[in-house]
Amino acid sequence: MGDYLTPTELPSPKLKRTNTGFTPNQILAYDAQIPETAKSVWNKYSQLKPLNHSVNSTNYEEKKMENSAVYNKDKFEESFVRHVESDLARNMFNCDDLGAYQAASNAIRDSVLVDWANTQQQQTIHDGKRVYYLSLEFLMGRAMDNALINLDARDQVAEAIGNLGFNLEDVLEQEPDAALGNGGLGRLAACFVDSMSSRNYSAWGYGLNYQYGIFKQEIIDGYQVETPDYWLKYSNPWEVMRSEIQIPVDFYGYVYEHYDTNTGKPKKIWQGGERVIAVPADFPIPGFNTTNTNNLRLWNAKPTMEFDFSKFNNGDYQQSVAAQQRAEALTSVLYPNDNFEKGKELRLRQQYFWVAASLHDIIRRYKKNHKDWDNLSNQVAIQLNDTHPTLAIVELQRILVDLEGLEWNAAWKIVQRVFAYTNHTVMTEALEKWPVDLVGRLIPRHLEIIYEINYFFLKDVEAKFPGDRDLLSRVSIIEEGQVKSVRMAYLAIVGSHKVNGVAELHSELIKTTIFKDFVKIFGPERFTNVTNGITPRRWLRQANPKLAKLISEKLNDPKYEYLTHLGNLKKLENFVNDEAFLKEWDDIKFDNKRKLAALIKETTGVEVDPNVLFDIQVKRIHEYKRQQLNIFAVIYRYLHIKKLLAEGLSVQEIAEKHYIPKASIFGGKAAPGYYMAKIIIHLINTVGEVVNNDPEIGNLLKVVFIPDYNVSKAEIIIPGSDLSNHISTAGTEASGTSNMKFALNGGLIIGTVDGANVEITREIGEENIFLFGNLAESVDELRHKHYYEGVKIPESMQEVFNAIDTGMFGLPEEFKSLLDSIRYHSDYYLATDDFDLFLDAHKKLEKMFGLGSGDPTHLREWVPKSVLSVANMGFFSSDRCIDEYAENIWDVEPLNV
Ligand code: F58
Repeated sequence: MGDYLTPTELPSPKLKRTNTGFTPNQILAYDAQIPETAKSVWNKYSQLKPLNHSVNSTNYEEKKMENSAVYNKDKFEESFVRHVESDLARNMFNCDDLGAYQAASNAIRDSVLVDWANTQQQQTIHDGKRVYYLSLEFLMGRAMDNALINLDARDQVAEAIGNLGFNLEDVLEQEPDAALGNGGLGRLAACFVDSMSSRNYSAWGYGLNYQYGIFKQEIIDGYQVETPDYWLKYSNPWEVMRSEIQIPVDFYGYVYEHYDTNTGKPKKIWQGGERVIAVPADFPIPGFNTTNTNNLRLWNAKPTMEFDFSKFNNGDYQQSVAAQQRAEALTSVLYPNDNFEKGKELRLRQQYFWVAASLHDIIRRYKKNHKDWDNLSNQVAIQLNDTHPTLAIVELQRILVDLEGLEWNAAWKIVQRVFAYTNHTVMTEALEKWPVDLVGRLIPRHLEIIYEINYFFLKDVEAKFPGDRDLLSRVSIIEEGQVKSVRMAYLAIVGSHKVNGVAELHSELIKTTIFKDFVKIFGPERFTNVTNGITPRRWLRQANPKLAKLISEKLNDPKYEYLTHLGNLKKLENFVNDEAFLKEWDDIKFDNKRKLAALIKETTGVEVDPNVLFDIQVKRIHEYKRQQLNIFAVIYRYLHIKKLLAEGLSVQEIAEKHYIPKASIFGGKAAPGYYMAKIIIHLINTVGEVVNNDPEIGNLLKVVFIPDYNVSKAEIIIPGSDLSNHISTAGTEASGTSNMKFALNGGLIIGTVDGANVEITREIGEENIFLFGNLAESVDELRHKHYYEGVKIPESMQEVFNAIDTGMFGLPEEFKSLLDSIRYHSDYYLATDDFDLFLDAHKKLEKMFGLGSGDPTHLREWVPKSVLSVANMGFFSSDRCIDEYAENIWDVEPLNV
């Protein structure tokens, strides 16, 4: 424990208790002031750790174990019934599964909140450096099961819930997904908060509490239809609304100069025109195997209570109310684009609102105990999850210069030391740019500051590279195009001390392409790599309990410590020749495939046989991720199976000699405005319609599209895969994280040499992954060739196109623009170059799969690869990532509370 002030150093005046958090001094001062009698009553009932060091901490642990509902079956039952009766105003006769979920969550939450309060108090007393992870997306999924696992309380709670007449699995199903993210970037943030708690860092996440998460996807007549995800239909037991904290955030207005008599210098004053209040909802994030419980703070926008009386007096009551309602719209919806930026004003308003509220909160916390601004970066590290929070850089500079009166240069040095920026894409259409006009109208003072940052930056560049005018215009934060815009990534680089990519290949690519000039200017030291990871708690223990248990037995690790020491998986290699073990391993996979088959039946009506190869591609639908390549290969397979059938071969013969039985399983959402992605979804569905209803084909081929892919469905789909596709055009997928999830669950990968596939291959060995396709270094040349020499469609692909063009899968016009983008519009994503290589890779891997479970080839060739993959996935734990960020970027150490 850290050192803190002794009572003699405490401030003496009588303090009034407030609700906005304490400094270490204040906590101890209050403690000294509370009368002994009152203190003893509090201490008798409080579950929080006593402040006084002399109190025996083992007593505290014992008391906690005794009192905590999650560790004591009787207490849990008592707490559950109390929550049903007192919170829900229901009882034994009318408590359904939903009520049981709410009561159980509240009972579990009671325990989590104790750890949470203790953690926050200990972190405050320690007064060390905190990490703040700013992400516009947190794709959390469900909280209850995760809490049970992290608290190591699942079995006890399952039993208690059983005693009350419910089934834990059914109760867990009641929880809606917290789907406050689009895809990889949002889920990464969720894995990171889990790891920051589990690795005992003092860290907060900051984001927005959208009322509508990512839309729900329905498939109607083969087309994607979006419906709103109003996930807060019932109250959310996992959020603690902090209505007492109200932070004003201003927009619009104007800037004027004022002569400051104190300093004798002019000072800029921003007079905002519209005010919105930020109110936080807090989500406790329990760590695994530790009491460390960090906070995820998501802001809600609320109207101010200051009514505009001028309007009121003018009889414009309706308009005043409308203006107030406008405030709440701010945090209402998550923008549903993945790897694409659309410059909407509301989006920029969301960004500034979130950034301003978060910085206000961070600075308030800092100022409670510190005066010296130079020390800020010793107390605060802020990580920018992509460029969405880049305005935080400008806001901090504004706070330091305009509000705290620091000199520009001194302030700027502090800012740079505080911030670091993670880039998640090299694709230009996803790089944020905001029109200068819009920024100037919305946050006029910030635009001035951006110009000033740019001025000093370009001055330095000019000094370093005199006369290089091209360089100046290339790196300018302001783009002088048709629409003058702010280049957010450049602002983020200039205002940060570190910039990182998310896999080695990606981190190299950003240095040689989009940020090349900045490497020249700031030197390579500013750029680094932190390869992504995933939390094994959710993606192994929670999603695949049987496999997790088998591993714990084999590693002789009954407490599942390998989940925080994922390198221990390596010991599984010792069993790779143990036939009984391989059989057990494969049986678990089969069981998971049965579960997945049930999900498929329930959501699509299609029956798939769990004996066939489950070949899966689930992720956002995007041309660069190339679901089109996959579905073309499926069509090719179908055409060839049909040919063989026409030649008189039986299904059995085809299965044994040509095409093993398989189910091609797809899932993923298309951004509502992404036309091409929607065509791809439609094609997959029409192909499924034809293939699945073909009476001749039997088990040889099934094609399904699972609607509404989300975290909870991923938890069923991923453990049930034999093979998964990560087949982006080389150089386009920054990392990918589902590749890691599949491999950790014993599924093999077919993939291009892209993103984290490269490092997965290095870790698990190239004989255990099926790589194919052109390399990133050839991409430019191939594109150039397509452009100048035309696209050469391979024969195999031509067969597929002919089938589509003749209407085999519905009206050809519906798919025309997809095919044309390849044959006439230069095939930007290189489908033609990789198609035959993809088919070949399939041929090779299918030989090893054999005829699935029970087949000797399968057990001999496929299953050992599955075991070896898992055994070597230790590197991809998000715990490792967080340790790397902590050491190389944030300069923080774990704090054992
Ligand atoms: C993803 N980016 C990358 N962006 O595509 C993926 O390779 C990587 O593994 C993952 O980040 C985590 O690093 C991504 O998901 C978005 O969804 C943004 C959402 C907001 C608009 C811009 C794209």
